[in-house]
Amino acid sequence: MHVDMDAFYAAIEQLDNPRLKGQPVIVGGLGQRGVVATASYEARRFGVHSAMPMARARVLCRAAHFIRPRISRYREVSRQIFDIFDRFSPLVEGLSMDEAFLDISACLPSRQPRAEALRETGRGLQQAIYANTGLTASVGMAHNKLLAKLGSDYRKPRGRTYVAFEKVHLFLDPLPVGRLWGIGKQTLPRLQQAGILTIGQLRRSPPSLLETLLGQRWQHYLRLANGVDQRVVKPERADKSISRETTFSQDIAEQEPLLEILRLHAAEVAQRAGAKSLSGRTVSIKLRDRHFATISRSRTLPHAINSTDDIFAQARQLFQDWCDSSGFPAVRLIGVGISNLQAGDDHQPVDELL
Ligand code: DCP
Ligand code: MG
Repeated sequence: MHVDMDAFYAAIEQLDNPRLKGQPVIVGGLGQRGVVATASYEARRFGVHSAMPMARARVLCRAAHFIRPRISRYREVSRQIFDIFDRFSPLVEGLSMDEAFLDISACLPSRQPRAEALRETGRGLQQAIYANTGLTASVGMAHNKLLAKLGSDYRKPRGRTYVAFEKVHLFLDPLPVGRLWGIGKQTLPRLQQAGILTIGQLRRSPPSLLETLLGQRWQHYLRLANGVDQRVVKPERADKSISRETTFSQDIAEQEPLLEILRLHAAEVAQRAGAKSLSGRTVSIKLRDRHFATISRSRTLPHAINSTDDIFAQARQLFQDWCDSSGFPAVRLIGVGISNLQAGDDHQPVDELL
């Protein structure tokens, strides 16, 4: 099962301030160079979406309520929903503050047919989240991660989609080919030019064409297009690092919004680490420039850390060092992570963000 909260930050703002219910709400940096973190579904109707410059969002949806992120509040809610996930399965892999994979194969009531048991478990999880937090989530259920993740997105918000074995092609074939993991800004235009717009068209393309368009990894994409994905749900503790990154639809050539995103990502990494009582001695940042060159910078500390401020302070320093040495080319992707993980919090006070 893949669970993803609906319009997470914006939904929390609407929850905490009932006057905002049913209204367009846009959460993000409010400064000159601010970026949209998320928008309520009411605001999305105007074309507003995550990672869009706030200035553009203001033009598209003038009547919206614009709100600065309250990360510590979102972390509190995130802890609540992860506590609920833990009640449904011991195998929970958190992907971000509002999103996780749950391996529920061993947790289904055996007296029911499998499909029925899955649907009931999905509904039960949505109800538990709503009852405990007042927020809605979408869930996808299937026999692998790829299908579950696409499933949770299929009927957002408040969606619940179960992709049965025999429905895999029916489900995948009409979806845009860009929905497959790994098909990004580089490969998508090539596929589109060749007339491959949907997953079904990719699946039915001759291998020679796929090899030309996708290179060595063509068989990997063909497997995905057939709904084949062997990856298992990995509970966080087994992981070697906790990280979060964002790829932008346009290059960002200014440091301020990038630092803002770095801070949001540091907060999320801190939240996920804190929720699992993990801290890390190594902080890394990842950057990609417009030529798709990926750069990593990291530093290892004498003590493990897991607070937002500590992670952000290290990430900012790494970022500024990189800016100084590289002359700061425009950035396509930015991420932050901690590794060298160990059990235990660092007992630093957690400050309100932004
Ligand atoms: N977020 C962010 N910057 C981004 C993307 C997301 O700060 N570029 C934050 C705000 C979101 C939260 O992470 O509320 C969860 O991200 P999702 O992609 O799950 O988006 P939402 O939950 O807001 O909307 P939905 O999942 O309903 O599409
Ligand atoms: Mg979400």
